[in-house]
Amino acid sequence: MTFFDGIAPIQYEGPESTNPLAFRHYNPDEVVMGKRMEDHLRFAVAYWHSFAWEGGDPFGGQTFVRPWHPQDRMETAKAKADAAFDMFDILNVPFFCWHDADVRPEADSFAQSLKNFEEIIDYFEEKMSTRKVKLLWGTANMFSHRRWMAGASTNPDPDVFAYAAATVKSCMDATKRLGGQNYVLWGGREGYETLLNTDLGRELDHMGRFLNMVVEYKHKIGFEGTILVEPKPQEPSKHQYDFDAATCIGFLRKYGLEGEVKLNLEQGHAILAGHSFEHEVAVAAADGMLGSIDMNRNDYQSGWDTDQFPNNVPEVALTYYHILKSGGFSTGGTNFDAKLRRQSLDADDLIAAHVGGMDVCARGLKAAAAMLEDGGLEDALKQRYAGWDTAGAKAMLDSDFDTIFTKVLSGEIDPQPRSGRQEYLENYVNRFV
Ligand code: XLS
Ligand code: NI
Ligand code: NI
Repeated sequence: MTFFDGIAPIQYEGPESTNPLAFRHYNPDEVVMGKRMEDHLRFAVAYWHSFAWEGGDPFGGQTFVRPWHPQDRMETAKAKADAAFDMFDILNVPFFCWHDADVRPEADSFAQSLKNFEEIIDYFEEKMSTRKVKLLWGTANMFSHRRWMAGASTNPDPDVFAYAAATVKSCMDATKRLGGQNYVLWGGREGYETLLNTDLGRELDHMGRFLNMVVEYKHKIGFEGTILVEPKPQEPSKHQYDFDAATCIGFLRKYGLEGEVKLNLEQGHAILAGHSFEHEVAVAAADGMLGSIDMNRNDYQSGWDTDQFPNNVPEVALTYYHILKSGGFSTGGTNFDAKLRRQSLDADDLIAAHVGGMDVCARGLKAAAAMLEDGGLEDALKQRYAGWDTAGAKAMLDSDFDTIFTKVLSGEIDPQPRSGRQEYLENYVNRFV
């Protein structure tokens, strides 16, 4: 008897199907803009939300009862891996992602925790050898254990910086061993609660040096994946250093990492930063730093990182529009950094959540591709900026304030406002979503 007993592999049955455990839109082999849907979307399951999280919230603890509980021993870590790989098979997902802490029990010493971790990585390796599922990315959990309460690389205590370095080294080694396509660093507690006890400039320098060490180590071991940082404005820290895409890009440039590190953007984090997801994606793409996405949905009222499964097709469509427009994913993908609601207790709830999320993304992708192929939005942009294609406008950029001033003063230049046609464009998008 296994956790997902009785749940057959999910099949594509088309939009008319009423089977709640079938794909109605996600059809891995269907070709969209010259590429299989599976290769566009590159779905990943997040080990932490689906298998490590036990249903707690700030007011109450565990609601889920799983055969791999309690998670503090090796046999249950393996039982958890068995269930996880069963689910990868059922969903036919090409990728998964983990933190070290999701997959192995923490022990009393670093050395023993590492031994546990390596044993699980062996176990994964064996399971992966007979399956198609690959590792999209690995990462280190440097925010849950009390040692990280004041940050990892930004900790006032250099011993914690050292522990973080050793932890990331071990996670990069494991990621490389499993053929991971990226390595992610989300800031966790890299931020602060109060400036009264925080030397902000020094902490940023330490974080910059740490990330440079990550890149140096990547080259040393010949890891071919992409290093990604994941912006988030707050939670768990009151102020996080990697607030949003723009802040991270500034940080990467300051520490000379712009050619080495890209961004992993998350819908919920965009919302917390007061942005839309497509804004974050477009900002990263504009700088050539779009790496991967964490797909989820934040509650718009709660102001908290609720990590729900996506279910808003128009929102998702606009995000994929910008992804496709920038050329699509290379090493990146769509990781469901999303969790069930804590009342969703059953094995099939976990499957339904992913099936729904995958279908929403597939609809979004198809709508995005249709809009790109139709070209309506691109034409509108072209028209709106057409003035900049004229010789006069180009020459202006090579001139100076005095030259421009003379033309404006003489009346040769006299701006005539034109409609931005936002409602027309919104109506246009609604034809596709
Ligand atoms: C938390 C983050 C986390 C990262 C991986 O909010 O989204 O899940 O994706 O550490
Ligand atoms: Ni998140
Ligand atoms: Ni995330």
